[in-house]
Amino acid sequence: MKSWFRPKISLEGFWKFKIDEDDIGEKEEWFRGFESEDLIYVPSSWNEQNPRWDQFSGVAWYQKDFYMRENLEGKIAWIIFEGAGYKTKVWINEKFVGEHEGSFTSFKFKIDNLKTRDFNRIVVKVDNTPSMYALPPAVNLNVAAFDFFHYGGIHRPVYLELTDQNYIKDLTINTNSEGYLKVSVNIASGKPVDLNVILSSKDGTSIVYREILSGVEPGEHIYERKIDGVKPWSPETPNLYALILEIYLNGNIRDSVYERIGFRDVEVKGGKIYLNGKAIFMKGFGRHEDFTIFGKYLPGPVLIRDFYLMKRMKANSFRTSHYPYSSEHLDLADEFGFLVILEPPLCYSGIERIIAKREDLAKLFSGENYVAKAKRVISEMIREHKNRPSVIMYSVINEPPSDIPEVAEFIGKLAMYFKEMDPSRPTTFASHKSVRDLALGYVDVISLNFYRGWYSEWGNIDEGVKSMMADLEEISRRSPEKPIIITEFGADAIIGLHSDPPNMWSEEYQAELIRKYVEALSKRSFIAGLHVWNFADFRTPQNPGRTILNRKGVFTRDRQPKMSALILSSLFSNLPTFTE
Ligand code: ADA
Repeated sequence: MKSWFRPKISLEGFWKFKIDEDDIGEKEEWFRGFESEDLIYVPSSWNEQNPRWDQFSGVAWYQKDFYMRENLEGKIAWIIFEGAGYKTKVWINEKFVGEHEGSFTSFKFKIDNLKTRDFNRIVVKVDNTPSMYALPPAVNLNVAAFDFFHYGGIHRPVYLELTDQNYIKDLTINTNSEGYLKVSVNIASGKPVDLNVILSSKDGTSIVYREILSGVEPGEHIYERKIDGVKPWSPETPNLYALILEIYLNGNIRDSVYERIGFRDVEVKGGKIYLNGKAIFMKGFGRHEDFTIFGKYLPGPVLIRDFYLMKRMKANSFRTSHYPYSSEHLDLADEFGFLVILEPPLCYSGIERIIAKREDLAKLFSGENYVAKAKRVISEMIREHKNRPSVIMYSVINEPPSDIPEVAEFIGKLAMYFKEMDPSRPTTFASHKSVRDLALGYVDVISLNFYRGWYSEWGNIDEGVKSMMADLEEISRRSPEKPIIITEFGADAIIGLHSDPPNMWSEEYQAELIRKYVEALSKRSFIAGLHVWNFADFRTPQNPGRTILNRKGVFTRDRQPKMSALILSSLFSNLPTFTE
C-alpha cells in the first residue's frame, strides 16, 4: 500500500554504526544509545562500505537521532523497514518496539513514545549470523546453500509514517482484462466510515471513476464493480491506474491510500500460459539485487538502467531469484510491463554440498517449525506484492533436493499454501533435478534449470544441449498439460577474455552456449519461456569455481555488455511475447 496523504519522515542518511563481535550489546544496554566513531549509510549493506566490515556477518548496531516536527495528537506513528536482516530488533527512545526475522520482506511496528518538537533516538540491532535454520541457510560466508553473497544490514529504505486512529490496514485487489475490479479493504475504526473509491490515472491526477459508499462498517469490506473503458495491462501496453481509497468521518478525510493496478488476467491451460486470453512466451533473465558498494541495495539509477537495458534486449520478464525484490524494483516492473515470477528466499542450490545424507535433508525439510517459518515468509511476501500486475506467477522455491520424497512433500505443502493465500496466480518452482524430480506435479508450470555444457558436458555445448533436449521430451511426455519454462541456463564469461574456438570462460563460449540453447529450445512448443542466468555478474561466496563474482551475467556488474548481450538481443527480437 502506498499513500500520498500520510506524513512520512525518511530515516535515510548517515547513521552511527558499531560492530558487536561478541554480541554483548543487549546486556550492556546499547539500545539506550552507544558510543562509536563509525558511520554508515542507510539504505545499503554494511559489507562494502568499509573494507574492514567486508567479511563480517554477525551482530551490528545502528543508531540515529532525528528531530520530530509533526504534531502527533490523535495520530498513530509507525516505523517501517522495507528490508533489513537477517534478524532485526528495534528500540525507540530506549523502549523496545519489535523484532523481525528475514532480510527481504518489509515490516512495521507501532510506536507510542515519540516526542514531538524534540529529538528521538532510534537504535537497531541487526544480526546476520549465518545459520542452517535461516531462510536461506548457510554455515558461514563462504559455505552457503545459495550462490550469492550473504550481505548484512539495513539494505532497504526505513521511515516513519503517521496515520490517523481511523485508517486503512490492508487492501487486496483483483482485476481482469475486461475491467472487472474486486477490492477487499480492511478498515480500522471505532465507527462506520464513508469510503471513497477512486480509479485515476497512475499519478492520481485525472479521475476515471469515483464512487462514495456511506456508512461502511469497520473490518473487512468487499467492493466489486465492472468498470467500462479501462485499458488492459500487458508487456506491450503496461497501462497502469491508481486505485485510491479514502475514509471520511463526519465529512473529514482520515486516511487515503492507493495501489498502482493493472487490468489483466493470467491462466495456465493446455500447456500454455495465457495473459489476457492470449498465449505468451516469457523471455528474460534471472536477476539479483547486487551492486558494487551498495551490496543488496539497488539504487534508483541502477534500476532505471537495468530496465532500459532489458527493454532494449526485447526481454519481457524476470524471476526475483532468489528472494522478493524491493518495492522500487517491482514498481518499475509494473511500469515497464515486465512479467515477474516472484520467489521467496527459499534457495537450496548448494545444500547437498553441506548436508550430504539424504536422511538429514529429509529431516530438515520435514520439521514443523521449518514449514511454519517458510509459510511466514511466503505470507509476508504475498502481502507486500499481491496487488502488482507484473507479478503473474509465484515460484515456491529454487533448486531444492526435490528427488527426495520428504522434500517433495515440503514443496507440495508450500504450493498449497500459495493457493490458499492467493488463488489468482499460477505456481511453479525452479528445479535442477530434471527427470528425477518428484515435485513437478504440485505446481501449475514446470520450471527447470539446466547447466549442461557448463557444470556437466563441460566444453561440449552440443552434447549438453542434446542431453537436455532428451530430458525435456521425457518431462513433457509425462505432463503434456504443463508449460515448461527454462528458468536458468548460461555460462560464466570474464569480460575481455576471448578464445577461438570458444573455450569455457571466454565471451565466445558464453555467447555460443546461449545461442545454441535458445535456438534448440524455442523450436519446441511445450517451452513457454527462457530465462538466461544471469542478467549481470554478481558477488558470491568465495570458492574455487568463482572469481569473486559469478560471471554468468550477460552484463558485467557495472552493466557493460558482453558479446552474449548482442547475440541474445537478436535472438529475443525473433521471439514475440504473444505467440498466437
Ligand atoms: C544455480 C542457482 C543459481 C546460480 C547458478 C550458478 O543453478 O540456482 O543461484 O548461481 O546455480 O551460476 O551456478
